[in-house]
Amino acid sequence: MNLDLFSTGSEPPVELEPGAVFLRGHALPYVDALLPALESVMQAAPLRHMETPGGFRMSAALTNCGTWGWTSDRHGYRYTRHDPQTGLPWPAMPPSFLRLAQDAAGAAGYPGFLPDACLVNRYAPKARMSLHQDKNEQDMSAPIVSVSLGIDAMFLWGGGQRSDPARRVPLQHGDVVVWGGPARLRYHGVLPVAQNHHPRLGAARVNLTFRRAATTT
Ligand code: MD3
Ligand code: FE
Repeated sequence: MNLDLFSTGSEPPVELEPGAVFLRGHALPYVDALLPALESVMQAAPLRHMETPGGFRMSAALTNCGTWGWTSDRHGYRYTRHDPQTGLPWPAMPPSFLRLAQDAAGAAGYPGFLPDACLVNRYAPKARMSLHQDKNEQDMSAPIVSVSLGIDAMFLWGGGQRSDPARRVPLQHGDVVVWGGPARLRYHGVLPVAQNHHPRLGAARVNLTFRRAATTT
């Protein structure tokens, strides 16, 4: 009998609520391919702290890859084809990113996911993201795939209104969550990240959020 005590292989999907599926460690086999690709993306489109329409500086630094990139400034949130900081098109989505997103969506029951946007959020210790909905996308029928890398974080998963109570879901290096269908417009956020160190990423958490931003490209 092989107890496989140290397996990093697939764990069964866990449904958090209808439409939302937690895939523990699903990204681990991809990490060796993801990290150098992430370095290239960050070299072409450096991480930066954006400003919200309310005039606050976001504590997580961000960049994008794919056809569309999510940006924020004093005028609002939107998707653009070009990086406003460099004027260049956002870097292409690396093949390893796309494979992971499609593999995870399929494992969660969303076959045929074709993301055209990948938002990279980098959290240093103390960085956080307050409760919000993702509603800047044209195509709400597509799921969102979220990949956690680096140090742990506590994800806040709320309801259909900001005031609804939020569940806490601990997210670790390699975890993937897929949100679609009835869960697509749930309020969500990230508690301030605790000071910690990860052997591959140092004192940082990186989240890759894959989305279908446009109905057509
Ligand atoms: C649940 N980022 O960039 S992604 C964001 O960890 C964002 O950086 C978080 O929320 C992060 O907008 C979490 C996970 C996520 C994304 C979209 C969702 C969870 C979701 C939409 C509905 C419900
Ligand atoms: Fe979000």
